[in-house]
Amino acid sequence: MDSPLPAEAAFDVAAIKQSLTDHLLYSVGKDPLFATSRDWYLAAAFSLRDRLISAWVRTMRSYYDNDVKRVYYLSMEFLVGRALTNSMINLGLYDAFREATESLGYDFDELQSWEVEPALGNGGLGRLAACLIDSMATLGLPGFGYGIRYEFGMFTQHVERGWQVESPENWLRYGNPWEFQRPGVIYPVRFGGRVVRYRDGEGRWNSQWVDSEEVMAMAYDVPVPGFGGKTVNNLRLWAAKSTREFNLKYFNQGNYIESVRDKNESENLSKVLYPSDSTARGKELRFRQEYFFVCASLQDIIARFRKTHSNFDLLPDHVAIQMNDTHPAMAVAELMRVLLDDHHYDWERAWTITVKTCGYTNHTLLPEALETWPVDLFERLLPRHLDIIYEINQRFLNDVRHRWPGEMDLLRRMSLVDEDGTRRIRMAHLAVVGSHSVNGVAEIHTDLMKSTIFADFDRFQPGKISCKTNGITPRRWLLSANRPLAALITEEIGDGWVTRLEELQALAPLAEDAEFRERFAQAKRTNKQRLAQVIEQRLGVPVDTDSLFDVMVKRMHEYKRQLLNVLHVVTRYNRIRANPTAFAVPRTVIVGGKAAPGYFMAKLILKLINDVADVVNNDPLTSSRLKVVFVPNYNVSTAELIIPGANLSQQISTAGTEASGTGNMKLALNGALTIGTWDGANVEICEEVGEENMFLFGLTAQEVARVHRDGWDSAAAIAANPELAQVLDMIGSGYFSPDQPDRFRPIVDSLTLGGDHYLLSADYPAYIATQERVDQLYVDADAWTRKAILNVARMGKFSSDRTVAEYGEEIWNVGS
Ligand code: 26W
Repeated sequence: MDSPLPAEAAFDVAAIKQSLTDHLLYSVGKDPLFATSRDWYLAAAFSLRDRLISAWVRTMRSYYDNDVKRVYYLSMEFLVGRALTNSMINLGLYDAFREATESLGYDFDELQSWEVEPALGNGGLGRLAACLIDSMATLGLPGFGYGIRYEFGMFTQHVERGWQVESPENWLRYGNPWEFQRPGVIYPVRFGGRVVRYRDGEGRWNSQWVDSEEVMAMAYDVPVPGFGGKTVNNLRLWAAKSTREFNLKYFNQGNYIESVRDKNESENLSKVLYPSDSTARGKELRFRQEYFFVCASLQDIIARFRKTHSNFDLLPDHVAIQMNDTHPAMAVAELMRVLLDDHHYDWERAWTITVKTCGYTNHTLLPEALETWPVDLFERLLPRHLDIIYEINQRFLNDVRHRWPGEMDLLRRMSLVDEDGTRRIRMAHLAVVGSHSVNGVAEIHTDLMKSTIFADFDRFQPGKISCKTNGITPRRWLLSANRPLAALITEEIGDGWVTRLEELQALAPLAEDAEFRERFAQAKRTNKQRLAQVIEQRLGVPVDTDSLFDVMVKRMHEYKRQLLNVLHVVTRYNRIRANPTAFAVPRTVIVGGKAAPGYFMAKLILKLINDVADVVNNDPLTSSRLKVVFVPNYNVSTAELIIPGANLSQQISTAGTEASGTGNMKLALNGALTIGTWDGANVEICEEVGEENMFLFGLTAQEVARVHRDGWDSAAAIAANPELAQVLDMIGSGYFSPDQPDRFRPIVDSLTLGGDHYLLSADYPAYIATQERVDQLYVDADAWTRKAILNVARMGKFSSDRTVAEYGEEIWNVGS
């Protein structure tokens, strides 16, 4: 290709100023006299975008010229957060833009706050996808994200009278300056119909999928700049469009209104993100969404491959497809279908290509979150894929039978089809069988995968399952979110840590330097003040910035045990009231997180937090020493505000339930100490920072498994602990809900009568004792800060750059 590359837009302040005023006029269409700060935000976004584009085009062209192997990260969710600040930082334009906007008389921080964050994800899984694509771009890896452009992402959470109320977030209302619509990149996606078998010219049997209905997938591209600005990768999101046939049909039939309604219905496909991160049982639209984005992405991937190659046997040398959980697992069957039906490969060759190309990452062991789809849904919507899955299963079970003859129960367990009750396809089994690599997201999680849900598969194909411990991008989670600490670190050890996070270890000796400790503590104070201001503004609750900021931010889930946190709060409240003149370390307990709209218990626990807050914050005996605040609408932007201000990070899931957690990494990297269980990445954080610098407590995963096997008498455990019994009695009898005394009965019942599945009553004593140790340490400010510094210094492992490098070497076979 010899067409010229675009000229670089200038990076100096004067040019940026010019660009801002030009874009305000020519792109936003506003007279500066009447421009609002949102208009200026848009002008800034366009000006920055100009400065991304040439690197973007260069990156894509160099991939093409060098015919590099590409990595495709398929994910139903990308929780990327705001782009403006991040792009400025990654392009090295932050200071220049600040100067340019401020010299035009605009408050830079206010301007940034106008960006609506694209909330195209639920929680950990979606945010991980965002961190990984940031790191791929930073490492210069040819990584492309593929996902869905939901018109409505994650709902906005309001709290009304203590209850969660959801409202849809129309994030595209004011336009999205970060996306490029590609009306020419559009693929048909088929549903329904039937399969016909026919003999081809050489007498071989073939299958074709016919009489299906169609919806179109149209591409939207979002640039993903790496740090340093050299590589700008691409995130391609699909939106559903009705087909042209639809439009013709309605013109011809004269039934205009009806048909336009049909058109709307087909476009509903990409309308909304399912706001649950644990179940999507039987939701047909969700099933359609999964196939929709898999099918479009594969067509795109194959079209790109075929520009330079014709032999599909080479596909695995040029393409790696990584499936983010089982949501894109249909990719296995779809790639098989394309190779078999469209390109007439025989089964063995098609299968070899498919398995070599695909990789699968598991993110959860919770049984209710393991996807299965009813066979009849497949029959109705994807009949050909069902055929293919049956054949995959038959061949796979034959291999198993051959290896271990006569083990009927083993076959039943490993089958891709769950035959108990209504028959269902086990998507995780499809993903495992159809991939050359299966990975967990932390060591303990990977071990549990091997010993529980995938034990049979691990025995059948040892070595296929590996661990790629999660990581977070230091650019967003330290450099951008915590400028005071980032500046201090850079002043001491230079800025190499931004791309080589291990360099933070050079901070360790400074833990013994009193002056450094004071400056470190000062950075924390600055962040706490900023957070306190926001809490006061948004909630009207004044908080003491000298108090210990105790933070638990994550999705509301029983297994994560926000309820255990509440039990501690109420215990603390009771202790202060019982002994009002005794000294108590002042605490501000900060909680944030969304509950799935249909998750009754999670919503009730959220309400309990707010009802407890009401009582505690207004009790003159306690309010100076204990505050509880629930920060509504926890999302990436509020995370960026809360995390830098935390002293204590709560990571208290029942051991064996949290696959990894990544909030734990963000908080520790920002100098919070962790109180946590032996779960997920907490275990590895402990290996790095040292047990003496954390507060780990409670049953281990092994102990939890044993307790579950032998049975747990929660009633006895509660009876044996008068403080816990008192707390539960207060919650259950209406102390915090005088307007409806039995409101929280279901919560108490789940612990007393319901068996206490997540073992709160088992971990309560250790948790409370550990919280006492937290208080003791906080009183010794110097000792606390020493440990906080060591936490930061030893977090190098948890950069998503390391995570991506491991995927690159061990799964994708691409190097940087
Ligand atoms: C079918 C509905 C559904 C949607 C999302 C089921 C399950 C999910 C995700 C797998 C849930 C999720 O976000 N898992 C989290 O993934 C993070 C990134 O690896 C981990 O850090 C968290 O521990 C894990 O809960």
